[in-house]
Amino acid sequence: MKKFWIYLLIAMSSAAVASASVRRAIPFNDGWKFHKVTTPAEVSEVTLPHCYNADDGTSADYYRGEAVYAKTFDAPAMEKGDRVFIRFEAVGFQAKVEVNGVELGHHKGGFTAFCYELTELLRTKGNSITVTVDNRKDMTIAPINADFTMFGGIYRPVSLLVLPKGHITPVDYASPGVYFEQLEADATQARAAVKVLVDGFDDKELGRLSLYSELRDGEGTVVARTSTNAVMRHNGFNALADTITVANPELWNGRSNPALYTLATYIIKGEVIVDKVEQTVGFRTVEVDHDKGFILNGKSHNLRGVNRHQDRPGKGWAISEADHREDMELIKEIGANGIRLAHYPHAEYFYDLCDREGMLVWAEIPFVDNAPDNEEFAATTKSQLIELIRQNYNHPSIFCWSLFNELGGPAATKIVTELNDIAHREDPHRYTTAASNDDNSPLNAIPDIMAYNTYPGWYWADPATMQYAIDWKYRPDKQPLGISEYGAGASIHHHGILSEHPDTGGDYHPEEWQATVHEINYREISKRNFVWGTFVWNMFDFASAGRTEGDTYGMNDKGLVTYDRATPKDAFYFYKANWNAEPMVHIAGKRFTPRGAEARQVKVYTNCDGIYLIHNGVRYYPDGNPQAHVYTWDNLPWAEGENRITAHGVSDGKIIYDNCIIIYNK
Ligand code: GCB
Repeated sequence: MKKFWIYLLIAMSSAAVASASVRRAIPFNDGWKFHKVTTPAEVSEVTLPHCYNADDGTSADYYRGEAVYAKTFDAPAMEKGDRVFIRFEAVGFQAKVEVNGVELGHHKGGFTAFCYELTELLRTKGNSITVTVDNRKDMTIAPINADFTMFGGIYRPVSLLVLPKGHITPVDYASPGVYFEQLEADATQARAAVKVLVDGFDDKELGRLSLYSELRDGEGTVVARTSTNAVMRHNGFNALADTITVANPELWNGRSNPALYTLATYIIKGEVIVDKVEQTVGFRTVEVDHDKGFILNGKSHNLRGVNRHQDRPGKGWAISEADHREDMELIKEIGANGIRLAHYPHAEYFYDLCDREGMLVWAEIPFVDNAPDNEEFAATTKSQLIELIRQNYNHPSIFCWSLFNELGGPAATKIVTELNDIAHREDPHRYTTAASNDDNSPLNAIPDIMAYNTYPGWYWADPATMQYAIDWKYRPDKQPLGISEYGAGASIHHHGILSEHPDTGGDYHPEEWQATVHEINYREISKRNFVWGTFVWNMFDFASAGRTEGDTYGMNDKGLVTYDRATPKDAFYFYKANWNAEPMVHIAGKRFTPRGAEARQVKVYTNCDGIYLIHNGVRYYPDGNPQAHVYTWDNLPWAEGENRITAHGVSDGKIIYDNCIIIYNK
């Protein structure tokens, strides 16, 4: 009877639900004063997110040091008994947080959220908060070294959380406090365990608590509801735990149909709702098989992805939601269906976008290159993994947790073994993986599924050697094989036709060679469906302060798109022709003008039919059959000076074309 009453209350009176919900998240981003410790007199007023390497992140001597953020604030409006927490979404790389002169905590790890309670320290007016941030190399924090700039700052948002005395906890490694654990999912039924971690209730109150959970589909229709009084222990907290079942669920099915549900969980004491948390969730199954590759919801699903770093020029890591969306749109434009979020946890907003867009996500911790042998390093690396998993547990897009990237060092085997156990304990339903570049490393045997970073055509051999890399060099006997990185550097200002790769550490990185590497690498990859996933290195150029090569020092230029996201390179269109369904035609090498001598080939990437070129008014059909959507013309009668070229294709009866003018000098 009581159960029925609760159902009725919630189902019938959304107003009652809203007014009873007292949890508040207050943005805490304005009015900070900032200075670097080396220049204490240079205080500026900043709004978070803020990155103190926004302008120097590509210089060899970018600022790696301490900086202080301070602000004064009044206590938020509170009711008697309310409790206040502060949640940072990420600070690069460690942060000491003090309120009214008392240290609240010191967080190590540059990419994950952390949350502290400050109730006891709060005065009604005139509180002070100081956050001392440090992005120096520190032998207790991963990564010790890596091929990217270690940007400093409070570079993701901060909020104050005002919660009632008894609440869903925000301090379980800054997780949402709600775990949605899919137990089964197919077209006829889906079932998930729901665990909601509570805090601040005494034993008597705990006995009067109930959890009401409801699941709404994309239209907002409630498709399942359940309630319970069962209390268990989870992650060291009391948790109300239930199971929710949906008949005929719509499965989250990657790009083609990323169906999502909203899980609303209410903690009810007696007959009053005391706290509520909503999470976006989805049902799907992922299997990765040594021979069959990637299987989503029981069907083979070629996982064709890109890697992404999070930095941008003039912003460093303090990027906006609009920046995230722009990245996602570019990734969608080429038709990729997965993203390796390298080499660290990315913004919560971006994982949400991946859920919504149906991108399959490889999530990883920043355990790169080096595993020093000290206990604190092991402890902080483990906490970075626990944070990654607990904070992102409910995202249907994430299918694996990656433990390391190209790792060595004295303590590597021990830590990776422990990380693998932690990931399985925290989440028995997702695979562990890692990205290795050493086929002889004993670490490779530890994760469930393996992947390799390999650069045939760039750091070694010629591009067709990808075939040997996959079949002979890397393929494990039992574990499934993925390609976590492949690619080549390119500047949009360097052009030329090469028969072998340029000096990769040199100053000349022609765009045409990058395209050739991708064409040939990918041709080999796409013949092998047993490869469970492939990830282009990289979707975007990114800052790597130590690099001196290409036309911009301090950068890694292997992006398919330039650092400012303004210019897609030719290789971008190669993938677009292969992966995306929208009709497109792209003439490669348009920027290769003027050109001369042997640079006589014209190449077109297209997914259309009936391809031909009009060259200076004359029609030419391509030489031979296309390879992986690449058409070529090797014998055009180039005119001295201007050559007008239009490439035509047909799709659904419509003509699609691209054109350019190339200056040719014999
Ligand atoms: C790798 C690393 C990555 C580098 C990349 C490169 O294997 O995992 O962090 O940026 O190679 O471009 O050299």
